[in-house]
Amino acid sequence: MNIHHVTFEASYGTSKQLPVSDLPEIVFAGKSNVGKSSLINKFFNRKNLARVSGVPGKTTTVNFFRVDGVRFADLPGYGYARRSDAERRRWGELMEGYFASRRDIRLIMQLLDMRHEPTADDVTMLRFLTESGYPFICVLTKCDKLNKTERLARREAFAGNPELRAARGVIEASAVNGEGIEALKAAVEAALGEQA
Ligand SMILES: Nc1nc2c(ncn2[C@@H]2O[C@H](COP(=O)(O)OP(=O)(O)OP(=O)(O)O)[C@@H](O)[C@H]2O)c(=O)[nH]1
Ligand SMILES: [Mg+2]
Repeated sequence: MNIHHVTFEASYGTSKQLPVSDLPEIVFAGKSNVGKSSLINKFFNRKNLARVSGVPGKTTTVNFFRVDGVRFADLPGYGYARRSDAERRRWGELMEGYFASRRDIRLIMQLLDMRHEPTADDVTMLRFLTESGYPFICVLTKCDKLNKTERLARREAFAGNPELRAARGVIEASAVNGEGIEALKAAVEAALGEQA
């Protein structure tokens, strides 16, 4: 997989539009504003591949990116309180439809803000991933915002959190300074190398 070959593929706002997925898929999931789109840009070393915003709720559709026969999915974030009921329903329908459709999901990057304890929505997501048996790793984002002492404390808190026990790994990452990106690439390559 050559990351320079990445192209935007398509956006989907409702699950009915989602095409049957025939390609191996790598998924970025997590609450709104945790840094999914930013991390995708850093991963591919592109500034504006995925749209980023300081305002939570930026990504409202499932966005696919294609690179050498692999599909990357940027999911709309959960847990954004100021969404309307109609928007929330659409989000729920879209996510349910996404995970219920036949897909070749090889790895889910479950992003968690390293500065904070997982939210109730994060825990719901972690349990969903654990119970459904999807291979996932936890990516602790925005690690650049922590000093050494804070970082050590947060690392220990995550290490002791039983909700993360099914994760294949925990990677501290920053979309600002690129920390963790090489580890993410290695995790993706390893997941793609396994038999489906
Ligand atoms: N310091 C720092 N800021 C970050 C990092 N990653 C993202 N941000 C900032 O966090 C905000 C949200 O980033 P996005 O990438 O849009 O977050 P998202 O998870 O895609 O959010 P939704 O699309 O709403 O689900 C932006 O202001 C980013 O610049 C990081 O690693 N470090
Ligand atoms: Mg986004």
